[in-house]
Amino acid sequence: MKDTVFSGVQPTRNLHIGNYIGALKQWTHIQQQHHCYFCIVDQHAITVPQDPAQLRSRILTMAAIYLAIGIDPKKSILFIQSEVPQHTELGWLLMTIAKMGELERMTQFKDKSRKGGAISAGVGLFGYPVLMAADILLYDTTIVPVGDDQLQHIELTRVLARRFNERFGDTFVVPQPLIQKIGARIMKLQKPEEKMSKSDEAEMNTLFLTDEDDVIRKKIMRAVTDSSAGISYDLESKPAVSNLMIIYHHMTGLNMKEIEKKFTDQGYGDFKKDLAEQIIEHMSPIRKKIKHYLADPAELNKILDAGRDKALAAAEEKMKLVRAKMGLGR
Ligand code: ATP
Ligand code: LTN
Repeated sequence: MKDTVFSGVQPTRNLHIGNYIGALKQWTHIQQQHHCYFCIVDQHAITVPQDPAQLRSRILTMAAIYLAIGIDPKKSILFIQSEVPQHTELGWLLMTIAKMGELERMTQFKDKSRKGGAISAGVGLFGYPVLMAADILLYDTTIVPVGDDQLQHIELTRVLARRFNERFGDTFVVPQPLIQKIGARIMKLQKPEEKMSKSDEAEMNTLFLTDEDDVIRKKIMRAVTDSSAGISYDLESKPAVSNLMIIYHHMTGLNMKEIEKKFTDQGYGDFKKDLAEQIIEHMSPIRKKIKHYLADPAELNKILDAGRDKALAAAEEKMKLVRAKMGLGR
């Protein structure tokens, strides 16, 4: 049976190799067999301050990235969240059944509000996971492919779906997360104990999809390694090199044993040199395609228009049912 898949990325800053490996790379495989929605979640992006002109330009760049990594608009529905207002409508309705305590426990909220100071954290940042639940539940999604930092949000989505169904009768499908076995959490190049993140201030921690070849070489060659020598995979005792090996695995398809074998008796320098070249080989065609799509905004707009229309139709059908179940309107 075909699954319905929904996933999204916020158009905040550039995408990095963690987003690519943890989330987007899976999408291109899934779309071959399933019914997929890939969304640019711009309303999630505004839960932290955004420059409006920059946000608009990042939305289009994100659409170009989705296409460049291989999302096929003939197979998948690619659209912008704010162009389907049913997302915020359902977000509000779910807000009335979500509990303060549930949202207070979300680690992403705790991290992000800590960074900006708890007092300045917006209510939107607090309610963010409820909007995410709405994104997912609107389309009867069965599978949500994401990196492991999103697991807690998907668990909340499942709780809200069940609670709604119990209170108002069967309405929502309870979705499952889909997490990669290797690569669900790519770590910072300079601090392998922390998750690679778009909002990191330190450039050398993060490998962006748009980084040019020489920048890739520089960042990889300067990536920290572990105190013990040798290329072997052990997340506990060798977190730095294991993180680089995970990236190597995703660039080449070689498994950990094969990578260890290839680099027996070689040092970190040799391994990193080769890793940089593998990343360049994998990423430079994607970079070229991003530029290609951005050079033709008419084509990009056509794809986004078609995606919006399909998403709108599905979302409105679901909302008619939801409004009726809750007794809203006439
Ligand atoms: P921010 O720093 O702005 O929170 P982010 O880097 O965490 O951004 P998101 O837009 O929140 O990126 O995430 C997009 C997708 O990428 C999500 O599915 C998320 O789980 C995944 N993801 C984010 N960071 C990583 C990472 N370091 N490793 C693997 N997957 C990741
Ligand atoms: N919170 C997610 C982005 C996101 C999402 C979604 C992912 C918003 N809505 C629905 C999957 C399904 C993040 O990556 N920060």
